[in-house]
Amino acid sequence: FTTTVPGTARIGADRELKRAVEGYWAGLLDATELEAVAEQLRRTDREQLIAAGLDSIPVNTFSYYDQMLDAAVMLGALPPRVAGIADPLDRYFAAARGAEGVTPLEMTKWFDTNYHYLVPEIGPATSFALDTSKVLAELAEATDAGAAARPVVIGPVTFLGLSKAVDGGAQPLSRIDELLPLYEQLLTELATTGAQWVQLDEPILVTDAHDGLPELAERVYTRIAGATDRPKILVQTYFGDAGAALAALGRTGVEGIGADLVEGSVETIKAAGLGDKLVVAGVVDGHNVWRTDLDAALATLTDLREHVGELAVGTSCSTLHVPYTLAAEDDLDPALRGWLAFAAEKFDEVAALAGALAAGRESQATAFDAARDALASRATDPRLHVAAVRDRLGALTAADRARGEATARRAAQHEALALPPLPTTTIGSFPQTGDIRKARQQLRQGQITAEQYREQMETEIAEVIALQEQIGLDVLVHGEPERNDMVQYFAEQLTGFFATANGWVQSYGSRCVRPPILFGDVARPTPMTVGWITHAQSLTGKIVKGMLTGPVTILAWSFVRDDQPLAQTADQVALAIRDETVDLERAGVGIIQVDEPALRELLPLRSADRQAYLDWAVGAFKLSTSGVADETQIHTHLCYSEFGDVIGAIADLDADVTSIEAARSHMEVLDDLNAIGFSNEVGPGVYDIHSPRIPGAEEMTTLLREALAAVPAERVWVNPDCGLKTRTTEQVTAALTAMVEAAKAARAQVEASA
Ligand code: THG
Ligand code: ZN
Repeated sequence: FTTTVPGTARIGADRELKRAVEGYWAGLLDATELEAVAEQLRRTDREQLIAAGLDSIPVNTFSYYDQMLDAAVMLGALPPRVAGIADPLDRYFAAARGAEGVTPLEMTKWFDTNYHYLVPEIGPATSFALDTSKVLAELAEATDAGAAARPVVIGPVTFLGLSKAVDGGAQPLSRIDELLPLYEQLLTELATTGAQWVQLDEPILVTDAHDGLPELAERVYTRIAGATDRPKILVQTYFGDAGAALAALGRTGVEGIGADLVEGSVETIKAAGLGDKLVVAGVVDGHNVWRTDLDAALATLTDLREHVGELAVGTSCSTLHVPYTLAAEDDLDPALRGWLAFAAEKFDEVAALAGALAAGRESQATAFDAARDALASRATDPRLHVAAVRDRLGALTAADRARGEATARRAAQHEALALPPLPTTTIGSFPQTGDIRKARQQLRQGQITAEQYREQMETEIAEVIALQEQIGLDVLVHGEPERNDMVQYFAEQLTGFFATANGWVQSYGSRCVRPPILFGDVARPTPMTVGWITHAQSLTGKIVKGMLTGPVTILAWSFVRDDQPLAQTADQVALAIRDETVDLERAGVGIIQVDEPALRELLPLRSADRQAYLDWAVGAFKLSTSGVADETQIHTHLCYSEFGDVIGAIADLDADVTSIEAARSHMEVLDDLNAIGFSNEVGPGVYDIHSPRIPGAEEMTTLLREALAAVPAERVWVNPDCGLKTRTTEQVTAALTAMVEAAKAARAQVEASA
């Protein structure tokens, strides 16, 4: 074949699958109705790829929840605790999101994307067994419809490499030989059902998450390729340069290798000895929204053609990570529209490149000329190079990223804030009620005025302030009712960003986000949060903290410009946030929190690249928080676990107070922080907000005692693990009341022993 993509999105251009799945969970749809929606989505997807001119169509990329969970089902690796659930679909959803008495699988980041997968658990009780029903059904469905279908499954190295050992079991990869007969059997069944090709996804090969991955891949694929009665095998890598693994795969009997040419290098492929392989060259970016430089991509392909057996054109990864189509964006600035390509437009780019490769650029002149004009327009647009922003960046010195000495700051803050020991607070958001969402929708549709909207949000704020006073919290928040999303809210007010109307991307399961597009130089024309915070402060005698999102998280949860180093973009965003902190301070706000929950997310997949990232990420955070006086207390908040890789950077942020997810891991992170000499204040989460379960005061007292064993009381804050926006007011009231009770008991003990 000559044109394909490694996979596509499945939530639906209008989020049809989200609604159907959530309807099924709520009992509004039965399994047959749900399956009908799924079948329609698969048909639309297939027909779109065929219409675009792609000649190999990925199937089994559909999923009701997650592709790693699908692979766990296929390999018989669901956890034993769901085995008692008789219905396969309900068992599947129980593994994904829990059920009565069943905790769900853990969820974690899919490489460096904003997608989250379910982590399969491999333990002594796991006994692998093949279940090909889903992949064979989706293959047959597409083949019957006349499509040149190519089934896609996660490969064994990636499956086990991303799984976690449980119940004292061995490292999952040590069990890879048990999986190989299952994959051989799978290939035979696929061949029998008519597959000409199969795609085995091995993105883990672009990482160094385990030692010896290239050697392991060579051994595994030599064995699998030795199977008789099988389709041709395409081993698909993505999210980076597969390095030595490409040459290793080249020595095996697989027929095809897919490589990321956006993040990876063409030289790696040329040097890999792939003269007898089909190489699927991922020259169209599947992970970002920019239009491809078709001339440059064609040059790369033409060069590469001389070094490989056959060449096919594709996207660098599945288009799961970008929105469906620009056609759904009515209000897009025309210039910007020309610079972009969402999934549908990327399919056309793939086809145009393959057409040009076969019959010359002239045969695709319309597409190539349009791409060239768009790129020229982008390169010269004044919004991409704003002198005032550039001058300000150019004038920065080390002093702009440094505050006063930490102990001096602490003394000044303790005097200014006069808080009790073990102060209690929350992370920032309070429940986003139906009323709040409705008001936002009414504002968008012009049914209420901006003034009416503001009044309603102020009422919400007043209620949240009253609730916190009643509960007895020490440092209050305004609750963030005005924010749809902690990144989108800021993006809508900064120059250089564009917010899409319908650019939904799956984040996990049925949940989606609409990442803003950071296309130009960033600046903050007017204050973004000062009005809300000062209003909240006017309602109470307690301290209300200001709430901002940090530069790294704003970058991580946006589509970012690809025409300059990320570090430079991060500094622009940092200056905008810094302006806000300075205005908040001027308005009398004594505590300002700058959240960086995504600090870990942008960490490069190869360890050699990590320090450089951490340096600029920390530098950007410090730039955003160093414009205020010593008396002003800077908080930050981190979550989404796995702090080990970034623990040193957490200390380097030099926030006065760091609130951090800790309840589920029993305060382990405090030992990690101690080990690196962290000496600022810390608020380890004393309860997990991700579950609807309401913990009692005793449970939190136990966690607090563990925290106080690790960190002296004068440096400890008491707070939940994360923001409260996904919980109900009843849950929040009960849990925070218990938290304040636990804090008071601990405080009495601390004061008695002082
Ligand atoms: N914002 C953004 N990205 C994120 C998070 C976020 N990435 C990581 C993490 N948080 C992902 N978590 C979620 C949690 C909830 C939802 C999405 C991602 C969610 N989305 C609504 C839905 O799908 O129904 C849509 C929200 C909306 O209407 O805007 O609930 O917090 N950027
Ligand atoms: Zn959080």
